[in-house]
Amino acid sequence: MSAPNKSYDPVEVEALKPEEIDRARDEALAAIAAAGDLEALREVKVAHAGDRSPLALANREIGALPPQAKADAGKRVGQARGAVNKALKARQEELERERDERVLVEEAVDVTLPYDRVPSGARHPMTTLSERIEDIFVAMGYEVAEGPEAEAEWFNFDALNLDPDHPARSMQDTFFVRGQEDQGAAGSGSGDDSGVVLRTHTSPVQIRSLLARELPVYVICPGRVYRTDELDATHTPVFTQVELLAIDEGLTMADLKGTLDHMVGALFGEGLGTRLRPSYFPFTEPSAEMDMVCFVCRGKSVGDPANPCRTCGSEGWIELGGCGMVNPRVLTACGVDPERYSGFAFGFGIERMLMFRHNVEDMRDMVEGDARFTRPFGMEI
Ligand code: FA5
Repeated sequence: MSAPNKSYDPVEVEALKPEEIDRARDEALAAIAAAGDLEALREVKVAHAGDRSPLALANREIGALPPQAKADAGKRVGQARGAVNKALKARQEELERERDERVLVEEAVDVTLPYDRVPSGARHPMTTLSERIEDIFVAMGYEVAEGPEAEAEWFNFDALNLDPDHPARSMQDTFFVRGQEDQGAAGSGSGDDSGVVLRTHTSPVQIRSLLARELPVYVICPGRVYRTDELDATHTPVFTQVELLAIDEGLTMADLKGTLDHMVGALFGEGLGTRLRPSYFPFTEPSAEMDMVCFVCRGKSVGDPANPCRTCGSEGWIELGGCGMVNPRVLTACGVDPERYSGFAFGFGIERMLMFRHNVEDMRDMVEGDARFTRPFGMEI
């Protein structure tokens, strides 16, 4: 602001000269009239009516005038600013009206047009559930590992301590892609002479992870697996498993149990326990079947025929899959010292989990690709 100006000389206060005020007002009015849309008008408003506009700056100079000149200059600046604000308001209303009319035309919906008869798709609940499971373990520091679906027999069986005469290797369960006699191609590390199968479980990713990664290893391996099962309400020849492997110094069965409890809590709600039942898998020792407390009846349906539970069949427990401490023979096959390292693994089928988690009664619904099945799970695309 200029210093007080005792003998008022308009030359000294350039911005307050009548012709300067008229010029600032006329420029503002011209810019307002020329603003073609609301965005342009916003810019005009800042330039001609904002805090740093010529008229606002002139207004600040009034204080520096001698008293006899203040009223005159104040009136002139006030009238100019009033005219600019009035023009801004009028143009704003005009442009808003134009915009509303344009939107009405551009966004008009012709309700007589035929609707899209092809239903929109939705993310498959199997995808959503798999990602949810991955997220739980990634949050705990696990990495996601993958392996091929056409897998060397050595990875799928031998390295996992499944002898050549193990029943799971028979034609009954396994899709053989190429026998040992046609060797020479795909996928084995130790098994250049190995046949190739469609992997029957995700456990071969355990072997691949142990061979490829530095210790300690904490991986989660989701993926598609194949078995020569007939498609029925509870089986499909192509299904999805999630495998978990943790190898470190000093891991025990208690770590396995704690990890399972955490997963069940994260997926089904806190306070649901798990239990381990002795079982046998060649690649874990000791091995167990893992069950969780039924998340619907929480075990209360057991021995209460008046309140049966469809989810657990009134057993109080739901079977999740297999688990155990990784067999030292598997560690040795992967070059890991079993004297120093130990660890646990578990694996389960996601289709079966989706069935009991969401009351899906028939597994065939999951594989038929009908959007009427997937849509109620949400996430339309
Ligand atoms: C295995 O495949 C072991 N690899 C799991 C494991 C991993 C044990 C690590 C120990 C350590 P199993 O054959 O039981 O285990 O299959 C695991 C799960 O796959 C079953 O619990 C079941 O949920 C699912 N499953 C098996 N066959 C089918 C099928 N035909 N259709 C859908 N799900 C199936």
